[in-house]
Amino acid sequence: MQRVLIISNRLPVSVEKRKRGLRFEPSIGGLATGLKSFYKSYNSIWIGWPGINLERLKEEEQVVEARLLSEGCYPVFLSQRDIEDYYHGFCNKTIWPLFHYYPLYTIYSKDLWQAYERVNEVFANAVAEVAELGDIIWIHDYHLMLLPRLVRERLPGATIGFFLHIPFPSFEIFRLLPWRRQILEGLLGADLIGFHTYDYAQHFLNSVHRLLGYEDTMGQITSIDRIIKADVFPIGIDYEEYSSYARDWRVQREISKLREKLGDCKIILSIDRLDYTKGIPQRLEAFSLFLERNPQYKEKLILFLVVVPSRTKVEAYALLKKQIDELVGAINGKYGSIGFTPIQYVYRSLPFHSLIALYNMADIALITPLRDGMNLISKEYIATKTDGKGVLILSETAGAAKELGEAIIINVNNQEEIVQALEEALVMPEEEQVERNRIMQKRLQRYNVMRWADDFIDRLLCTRKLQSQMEAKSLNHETKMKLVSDFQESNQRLMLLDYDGTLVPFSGKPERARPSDEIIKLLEELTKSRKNEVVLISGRDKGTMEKWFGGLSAGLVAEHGVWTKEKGKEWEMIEILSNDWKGEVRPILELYVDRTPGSFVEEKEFSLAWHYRKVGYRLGDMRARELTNDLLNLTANLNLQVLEGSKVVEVKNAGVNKGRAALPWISKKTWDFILAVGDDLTDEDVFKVLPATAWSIKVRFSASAARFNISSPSQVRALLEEMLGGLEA
Ligand code: GDG
Repeated sequence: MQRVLIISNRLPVSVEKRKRGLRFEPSIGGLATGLKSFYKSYNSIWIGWPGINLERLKEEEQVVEARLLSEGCYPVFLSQRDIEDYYHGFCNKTIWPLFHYYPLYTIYSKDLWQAYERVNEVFANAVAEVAELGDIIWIHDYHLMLLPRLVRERLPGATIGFFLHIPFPSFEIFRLLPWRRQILEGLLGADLIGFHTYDYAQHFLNSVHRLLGYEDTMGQITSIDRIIKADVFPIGIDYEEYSSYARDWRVQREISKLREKLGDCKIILSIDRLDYTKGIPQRLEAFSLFLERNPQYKEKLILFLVVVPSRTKVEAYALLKKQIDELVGAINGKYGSIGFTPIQYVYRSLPFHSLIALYNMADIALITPLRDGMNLISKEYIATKTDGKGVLILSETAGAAKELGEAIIINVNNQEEIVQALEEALVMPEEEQVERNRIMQKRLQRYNVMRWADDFIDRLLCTRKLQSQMEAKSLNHETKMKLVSDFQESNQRLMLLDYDGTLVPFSGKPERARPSDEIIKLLEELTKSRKNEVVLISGRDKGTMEKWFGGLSAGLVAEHGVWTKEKGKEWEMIEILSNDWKGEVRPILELYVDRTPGSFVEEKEFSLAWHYRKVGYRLGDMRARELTNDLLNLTANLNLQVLEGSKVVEVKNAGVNKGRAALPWISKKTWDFILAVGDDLTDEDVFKVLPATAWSIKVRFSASAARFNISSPSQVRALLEEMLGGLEA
């Protein structure tokens, strides 16, 4: 079995120093709880911080290390300053608030950012020390978003997965971060990046496109030289553990004790870590309004409020604590009486059996985060309902709401809705409760935390497989050498080269991609030898082709094969074509220009093209699809062809394509070397008509009829230069 290295900020074990010595306690929080069972069943090592600063440990560092190592944990020790600036700082004052849509709480400080960079480096060194060939490296959460890239730099061939446990915000929020590019580049060091929900994954892909320019196809991103996948894996819980533990005698004893204390009141349960994202004050206010509206529940209903201390060093958390204390005091003052307190408030972490007892006995779980990546409490509550009774009220902004649709789903900012949800829950017939919960239970039982982890690892390995298939097609050093020597040893050479996206990268406006002196010089060099026949095959109009390349001793093809020109001869049309259709098609394209800011129509002699390179990400693709559909309907009887190129939809006469234009050159002589290079769908027609022995290269990594892939236009130019260099040698 492959070894899995789990890397997260915190280890599942926290070390504390007490008067009587060191204490090793399980860490609290969603990530630690979620991964614990997975970690035990795989052959894993967990790398992370044990929750204590280096200065406090002093000479005990080695004792702690030995104990943790014996439990499969490899500690990363951090200094007090790093904990302040990285953990309490950049992680919890910058990323956490921003990613949970609290830009006003977000602090942008260069010092904190540098600490984040520094600690991610420390983690990277730890990973490099522990990792062995063949390990699966699985990095977790927002504390370590630079780590995938840092590990990739140290271990280029490693299998690296990353999972984000919190939301990935929409681009409009993410773009506020001064270090947004570094964060994305850091994440793209991974092979697979996982999110809880489809929305988070889409937000991430959108940011990658807008900030780094990489597009995706069904979550698959092609960066400069690799394929990276972003996908959705909603984290589950250890369902069996929660549901079976609910029957344990310790839990049953706790339930009896609590029942005795609380009488036969109905119980609403609220449990969260202390965090402003969890919506605790909003919940309390809604509860207060409920009591005001429903006096019949006086002394018959208790809100059991558990707040687990966390991040109290961050000012926003201390303020929140104060606000909760005051609200609880006010509500208890207003609706309580001697011997009855409507809110039972516990500000501490509960032992596991008390937690399960509360889940099990609560009539209602009121879980109303303002934002939550997933929210495991809601899932755990459902799992412990062995008799199926109980009502979950859950806010729509928790990732869990996507899976727990049978709960009462509310908008946390709509107090009325929460009050109504409580009213509905309190009178919901038991059969309905059972019916709803059984559906959710089945789902949670199926997609439990083990399935989640297995699924992630499985997808990670699939992505690696896909990468190696792509790599097999990538023009590596050896193949390149073979190509250069084939070229050198041949006497009749044909080179069919596309221009945009192949020799030069795309620019926003087509006329801006004019060839530089360097490119012209390169093409001159290529065309100098009598052994070489160079043909530039482009979709551009013939005027531009003539203006830019007319001076070269090269063949030219314009408008995807409508016009061809042999070197030293005149332009010729491939067949007599008509233009009559333009009057019908132009208004449709113009309508799309009006509806799609940033797009424009280019008119060529025998074709019309709608360009959308500058249009917003999804909008452009969506409109292109709509337009293609409209055009396909219209052109069905017109002997026209609709072509989808790179960010362009083009209409032209049917039967004309680059492949057809290339054929006369291919059959002109018995070539002993043929090379074709292109980057988009229109170049596929050329690849398809080549003899099997020809060298065909597709720029960028995606499916193609070409035999090889190369990553970018600059790589194409380097290859051509190498071929020329080889000639001189
Ligand atoms: C992050 C994301 C995402 C809570 N109180 C006690 C206690 N807990 C345990 C619960 C649960 C965990 O802590 C809390 O998990 P959540 O998911 O609700 O929240 P976060 O800690 O914010 O976790 C979150 C999660 O990562 C996983 O991806 O769902 O959205 O923010 O397991 O049982 N455990 C004990 N006593 C307590 O008082 N023993």
